[in-house]
Amino acid sequence: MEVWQGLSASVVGRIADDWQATDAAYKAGRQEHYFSAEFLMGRALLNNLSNLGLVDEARGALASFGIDLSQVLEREPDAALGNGGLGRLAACFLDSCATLELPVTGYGILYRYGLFKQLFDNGFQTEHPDPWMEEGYPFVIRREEQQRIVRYADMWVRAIPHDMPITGYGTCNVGTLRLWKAEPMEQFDYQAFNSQHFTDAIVERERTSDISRVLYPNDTTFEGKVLRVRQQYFFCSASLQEIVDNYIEHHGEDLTNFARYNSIQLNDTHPVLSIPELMRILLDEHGMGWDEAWEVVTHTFAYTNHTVLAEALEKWEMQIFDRLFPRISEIVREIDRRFREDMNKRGLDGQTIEYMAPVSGNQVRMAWIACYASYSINGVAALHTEIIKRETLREWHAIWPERFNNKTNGVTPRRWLNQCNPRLASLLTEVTSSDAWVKDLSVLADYTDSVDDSVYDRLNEIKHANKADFAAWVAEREGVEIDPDAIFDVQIKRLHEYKRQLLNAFYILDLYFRIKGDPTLDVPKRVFVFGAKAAPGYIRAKAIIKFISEVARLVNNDEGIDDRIKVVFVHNYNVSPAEHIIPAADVSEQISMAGKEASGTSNMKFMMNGALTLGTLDGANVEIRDAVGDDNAYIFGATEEQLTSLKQDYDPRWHYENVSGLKRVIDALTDGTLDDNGSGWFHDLRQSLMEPGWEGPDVYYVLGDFESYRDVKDKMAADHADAHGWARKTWVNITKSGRFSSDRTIRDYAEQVWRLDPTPIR
Ligand code: NBG
Repeated sequence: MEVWQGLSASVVGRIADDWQATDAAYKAGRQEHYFSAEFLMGRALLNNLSNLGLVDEARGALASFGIDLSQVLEREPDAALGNGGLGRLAACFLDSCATLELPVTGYGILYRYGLFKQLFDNGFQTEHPDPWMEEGYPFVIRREEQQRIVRYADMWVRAIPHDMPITGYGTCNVGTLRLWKAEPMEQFDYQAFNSQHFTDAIVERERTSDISRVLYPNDTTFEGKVLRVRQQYFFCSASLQEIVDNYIEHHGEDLTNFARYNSIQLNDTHPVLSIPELMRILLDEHGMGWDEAWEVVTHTFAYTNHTVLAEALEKWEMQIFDRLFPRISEIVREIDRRFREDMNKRGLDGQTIEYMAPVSGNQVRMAWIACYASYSINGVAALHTEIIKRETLREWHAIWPERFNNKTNGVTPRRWLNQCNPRLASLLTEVTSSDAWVKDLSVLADYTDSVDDSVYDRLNEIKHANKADFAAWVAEREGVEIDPDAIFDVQIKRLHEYKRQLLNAFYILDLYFRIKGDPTLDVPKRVFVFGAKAAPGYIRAKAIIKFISEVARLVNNDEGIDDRIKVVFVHNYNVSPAEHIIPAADVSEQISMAGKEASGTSNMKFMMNGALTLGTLDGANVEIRDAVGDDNAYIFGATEEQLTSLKQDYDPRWHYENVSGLKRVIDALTDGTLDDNGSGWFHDLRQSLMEPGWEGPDVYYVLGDFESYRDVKDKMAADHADAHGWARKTWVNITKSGRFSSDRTIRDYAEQVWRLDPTPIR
């Protein structure tokens, strides 16, 4: 730990001058500000060493003390300030912005506790706090002197910026992620301390610190309302104050041209309070009139939608706003009044206006405010953007079609290939005679068809070596032995019904029963890997975790199976476990019900590392399939279009009774084959699939897609036996992954939404 600390501190020291120079240059020109409640950064040291070209130097220096660099790197805690894809996307974006030398700054919250740490207790998930920086964290620098004050009706708090340097690959530019921490106005109230009010003083301090204490562990849905709203306002207000102050410092008191120099990307609805807050600042602190201020605001914000799940479109009770910030309430009501007036003039009917209004009854609708005030609205994959235009945000699209655009997600090839898969990285450098691919992944496409068999052999050797490394990691971390010669089939992502981990588990159980039924069955050896956290209050997701654990227990301990199937549930899935898992994967499970996964991003990481996609035509899977062709991806299941009619008279019971093996698997939930330890959870799972609920039975079409999934997955396993054919497919995937680099995504945002030019330093 001390070695990690020392090395990390020296890296930060090395970049200090460039960091300062970058900051000064960015502040003088047009800038983009990326507002996000989540940044899932993961580890920083290797990323920085690698960006700065210092890995060999660091390795050598430590070796001279008899210390192994990779062991030091494994000591670093993950900065898990995010839940899943949305937060990790923000982290990949910052990496690309720095590498492309774009003047972009990230703004968020310095949570004291990141996403909970997950352990298993008899197959049940338990949650534990993650005090990730308690032992000292050299990659954030406290900037006490740049603090702002955030004012709520019931308290004022200091927002202290803590900056993380964002290095880019092969550039001197160093961007910034600015994370705000809430602290009490007075360091300590000694008056109170010395009087009767000791506990009052403590309580007040704690109430303040609560604001940045913990990341809400909900992916797509939200709760804990008042504190959550307080958190959101906290980082929006502090960040906007700073951006406005910086504008005045460089461009003068007249804020009319604010949007010429600043644009703000809202990462989902969590930062939407920025819209009324910027109005407040312009109106109350800078004396602008409403129309003039609204003109500025509507040229400043751009909004990204990350999901079509209705529960994620945040709505807050007006009373929360009234209590926390009456002035913001007033402004939101005025936005609502003018919106209704505006829509009336456009001739919209009363019902549509009520549906679209920023305020309805006592609810404030954050997504609607975002759509009304933003100059750009985007989805995160082509299919997702079509769905939000057609359904989720249909009414807005009808009025402002020109605001809508697609920006298919991407992932950084630095972390997700160059750093996590050094063997494959060397091969790519060798084949292309250059490491230019690290900064421009699209160059690989020139090599799709121009390599000889020796490259395929090398690919197979590399995958095998990665699998052996991973097997050792799993043996130590999870206590399960797995065979690197088996097919490694992986599903890693948040646990959610729509992602259908249950479908995968049903396949495994069915395969188990098939082998039990015919022990001579010739099936290739398989390892099924899961990693997933369930939101602590999402009981059905927790039931699915317990179910997978019980399937693992059954299968792994059955000698009759002869180790032909192994199931591993990697606990506490996070960024750094992903870096161990992905390079070792053969099969990438992307099996959400079509239309539900906005994009997915692990699908892209797997592709880059030569795993083949087993997936539905959902999210970015569609574009992956288009990039590699039908022969190099395994697609199954109902399409989004087909589901509309299929779900009309869908009867899961028909599948239960008619699809071979399905009954046996569903019955295993409740016939004593698997034990939920009296929780009743497996019974509930069965009911959710078989009994009509308020949304109908089997909302996510698990039974409906089962047969098609099993067929394609069986075929895929059989195909793996042809080592050469398989390697050829993986090579196509790797070399066609250029359009899934976040560099491509960020270039598109910079050109089409942000209108931003690179600002190279020196
Ligand atoms: C998630 C989607 C993913 C998508 C990421 C990043 C939320 C609200 N949405 O499909 O579920 O890849 O965002 O865009 O977390």
